Amino acid sequence: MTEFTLIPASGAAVPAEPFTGRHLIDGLWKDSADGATFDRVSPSHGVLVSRSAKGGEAEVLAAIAAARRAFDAGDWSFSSGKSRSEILNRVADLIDRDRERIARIEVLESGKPIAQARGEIEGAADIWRYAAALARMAHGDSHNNLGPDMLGLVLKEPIGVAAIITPWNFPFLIVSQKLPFALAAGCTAVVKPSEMTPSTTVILFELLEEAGLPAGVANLVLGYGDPVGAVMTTHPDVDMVSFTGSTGVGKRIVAAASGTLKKVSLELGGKNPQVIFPDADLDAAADAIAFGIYFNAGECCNSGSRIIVHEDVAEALTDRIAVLSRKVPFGDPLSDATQVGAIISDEHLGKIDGYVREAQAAGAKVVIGGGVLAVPGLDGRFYAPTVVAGVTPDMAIAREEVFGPVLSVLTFKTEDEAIELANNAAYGLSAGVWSLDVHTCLNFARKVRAGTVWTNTWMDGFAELPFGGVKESGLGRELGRFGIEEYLELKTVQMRVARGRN
Ligand code: TXE
Repeated sequence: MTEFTLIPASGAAVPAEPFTGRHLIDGLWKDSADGATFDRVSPSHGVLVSRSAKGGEAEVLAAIAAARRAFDAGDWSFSSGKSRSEILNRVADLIDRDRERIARIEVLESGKPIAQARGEIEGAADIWRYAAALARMAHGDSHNNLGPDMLGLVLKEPIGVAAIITPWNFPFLIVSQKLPFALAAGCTAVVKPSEMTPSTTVILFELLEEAGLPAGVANLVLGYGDPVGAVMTTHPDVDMVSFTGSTGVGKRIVAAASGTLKKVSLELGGKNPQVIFPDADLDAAADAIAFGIYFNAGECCNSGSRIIVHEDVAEALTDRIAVLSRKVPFGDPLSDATQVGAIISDEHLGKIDGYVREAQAAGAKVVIGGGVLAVPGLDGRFYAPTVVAGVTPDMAIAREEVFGPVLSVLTFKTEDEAIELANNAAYGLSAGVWSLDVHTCLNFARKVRAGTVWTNTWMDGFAELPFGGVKESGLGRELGRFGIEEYLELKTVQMRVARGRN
């Protein structure tokens, strides 16, 4: 395994004391009533990074009650878009100010490279600014063509109390794809970050307070899916759930929320295909494919984990990707040079390796990588950049979300076959096509079932563009101007006016 570009322990200092996380309920920082806590040990450095209050029913019920009171009081929900916008912009400035502090804790809790964490925090600040702009533009519609004495108003009102539940892979970015839009709409919120990566969300809430967000408008409860997440998804005072995480938990949330018919918005997994036609720029494709699979160590819903390449160019493309896999700087996430960091947990490392072993046993060929990799000087969990060729559509590695730095290579002969293979998954988050022929690209873009299609590129992202999936990848959209619509409800007002004056 020495064939990789290893970045050994950089010696960068890790904090001597763990970060302390508390709940923020109705403007007060609190420990849990029973004093319970949970710890997070760094997956890359083996040190205790954070100790957080472990929420129980008492905390989540108090947080929901606070959000409900704040919403019903109307000070926030009826405030002007301008005033909400000012606070959100202030939050963005504070995120920029504290970027380095947030990024370092994000690295230690998640194992991702510092350069990527910095990019994530910078991107999050941009989204807070974008949502701030939307706060001033969320307005309804009027109809004066209903007759001489009738006026119709379509109001866009905040939906109410939003429950926001986030995962561990992009803790700061994902809460920033939800909370600023909820706040921009005039909603109040209860937020629960993943138990693996709670601390950067705690820092975000410190910044919300500093920016002047009124008490009770956004509440934070730390802890596990059970009971915190479960109560958030069943409680009658919660009007909407916005969740990012696994498809399994997403389905459970839909069932849990059905008892009170809450609106549910879900960003779930993906098994995202890229089809490479023989006329593609193979160098550009190889670059983007390597980036798309190794970014965030493949722990990314948008990971380009499945390539479907024309058999005439399969070997040439796979060779290029193997060369890049050897070159990608891999190791200490606290080093500026690193591009692939650690895997989130031992359990997850075992799951990733299991997919590779199973594919091998079924006849696939590991071209490069395919095993746990030690990084000199670090007590962490690392998996080698891995390319598996000869994958067939029936293998689990071709259909299920591996969520690791593992690329599956499938081949095709005809365009129809390529599209059929691309659509052959329960997921439909994103997809890509590589060809110099615009007709080929457009045909693919129209026939593939996915929420996002990249043509001759992979995984660009913009606050302006909506993001979300079809099929088992989710419900609803985040970002773009649609991002705020998720948190708005329409109310129709019909007014009989000017009676007898015409
Ligand atoms: O996700 P979970 P996990 C996929 C990826 C990964 C797998 C498991 O394949 O290997 O999911 O990751 C909270 N009611 N993705 O276990 O369990 C939980 O506390 C309410 C894809 O981390 O879905 C956490 O805050 N909430 C994904 C959040 O749900 C519950 C990103 C996500 O946890 C709950 C992450 C319940 N019953 C993982 N149970 C993506 N789309 O990018 C748990 N939670």
